Amino acid sequence: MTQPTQLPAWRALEKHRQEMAGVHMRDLFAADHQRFERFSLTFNDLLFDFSKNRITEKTLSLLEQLAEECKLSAKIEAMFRGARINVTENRAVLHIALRNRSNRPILLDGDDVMPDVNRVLGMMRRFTEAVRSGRWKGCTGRSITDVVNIGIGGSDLGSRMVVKALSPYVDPSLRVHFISNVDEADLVQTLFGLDPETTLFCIASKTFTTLETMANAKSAREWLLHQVRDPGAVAKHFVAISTNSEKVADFGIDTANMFEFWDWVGGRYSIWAAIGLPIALAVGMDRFEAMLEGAHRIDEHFRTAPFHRNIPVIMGLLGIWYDNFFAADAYAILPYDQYLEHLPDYLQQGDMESNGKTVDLEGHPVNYSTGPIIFGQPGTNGQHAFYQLMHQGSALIPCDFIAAAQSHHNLGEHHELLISNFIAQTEALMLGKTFEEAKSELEKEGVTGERLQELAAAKTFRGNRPSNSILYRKLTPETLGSLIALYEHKIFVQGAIWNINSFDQMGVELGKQLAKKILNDLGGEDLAHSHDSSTNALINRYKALRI
Ligand code: G6Q
Repeated sequence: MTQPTQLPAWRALEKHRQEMAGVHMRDLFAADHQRFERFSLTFNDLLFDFSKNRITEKTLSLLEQLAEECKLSAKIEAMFRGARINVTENRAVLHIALRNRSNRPILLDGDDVMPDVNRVLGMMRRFTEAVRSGRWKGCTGRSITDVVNIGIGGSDLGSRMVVKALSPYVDPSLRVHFISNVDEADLVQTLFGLDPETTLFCIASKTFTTLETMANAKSAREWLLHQVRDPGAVAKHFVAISTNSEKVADFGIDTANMFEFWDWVGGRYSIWAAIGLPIALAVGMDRFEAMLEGAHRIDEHFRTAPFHRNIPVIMGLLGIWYDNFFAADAYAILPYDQYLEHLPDYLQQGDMESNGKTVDLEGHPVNYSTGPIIFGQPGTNGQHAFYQLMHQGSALIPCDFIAAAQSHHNLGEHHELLISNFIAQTEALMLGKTFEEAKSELEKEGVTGERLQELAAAKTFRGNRPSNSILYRKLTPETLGSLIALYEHKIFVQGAIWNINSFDQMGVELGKQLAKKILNDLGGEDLAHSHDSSTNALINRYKALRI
């Protein structure tokens, strides 16, 4: 494919960027009272307001033209049809099949994948109901009170994020914990106080070879066996979620207790598969399926809505506008919802692991920016920390504000306070404060002379800082499913425009290989000398200090 930067729409966007250089959003709003109506979309009860962006109708139409020139529709269709769009790994990308609640056949090499998807969903239902009802017994006949998921990256972040997000729906008699870090502190702290007789471990690993997960799983098995002293206990206290039945059996887990998924599910897209088992254990299978339903509705929207009414397409294109035409290389995710505490981390992986690539689909180096740095944390905490840079710093950081109109609780004014901050921040970022406004406020306080000039300059906010607002009725399982799917497809859109493979992760694979090599070097008495001088010195210094 032609490099996107060579396409007519890209060139036109470069020119248009110049036209937009002096345009301030406050003037765009003042000149057009219909701006919100023009630049907002709704999907069921979810509002996507993108009017506070540095765009005009022309910007959008050029971005849509870019999507067309990059053959976005054909690329979307190829994913849904089961084409092997993950070219480096020669795999299809079918997380959309996992939540295909319509059950229409999705063919992979001529075979419908839906019977397998439904079979595993049925197995998850039977198992989660047995555990949640207390019918599933540990090795001494007691019911399960604690579930510990052991996994990392895509086998951890999603279920961790969703279990937290759906806390109001969690059955308090079954606590769900997560261990991911190979740092023993993670395991020791999590298992402290748990009773092995009532603890169930879910070992979540697509490959079942990941160093961190395997080390944690082995230590968890030792912890169990040390206390119950019955090797048969593993069958009652360990289940596996994996694509690798051989390795699962080698570890000693009965493959009857293995929840399967497939190589066409990428790790960071796997919460919809059995990797979501801890979610289903925490909130029940009906709610897990409601989350699938919410995602499926967005899949249908993404697949069928015209670009100008397609929320993930617009989200993706706006990201391209800032990343490639304003050199905005960071992007903030700001949920005004404590239950979405882990959403920024989750989307950080989803986005940065998918689009952090510098070769295109044909293996050529790219000469344009791909993928911003994603960061964020729940509002209002961030307002008292990094928002300063977003308001007055030299970097342009577009952001998404996310909130529910209804809280799960009803504690006085808290929710109104939260939402007033959510709305106020988007307004302040957009409007800013002019020097004149700052000066007049200071004059009213009696400040004069040079001090007035200095202070007014410091209190000036240029504004014109873009944000999207996503507002929905309540954070239900269904809404959460929709929200996550919106971001997955946004990432897809950007990968499609940048002509990169959003579905491999060679950087992760490299880390996995390198750690194994260094682990060998840490083992013996000999000094390391096969690396660069810094790496050798770190290894040798560690060996000297550990005694
Ligand atoms: C996700 C990545 C990566 C992966 C972890 C765990 O897309 O591939 O985060 O999920 O490295 O891998 P396993 O599930 O194989 O243990």
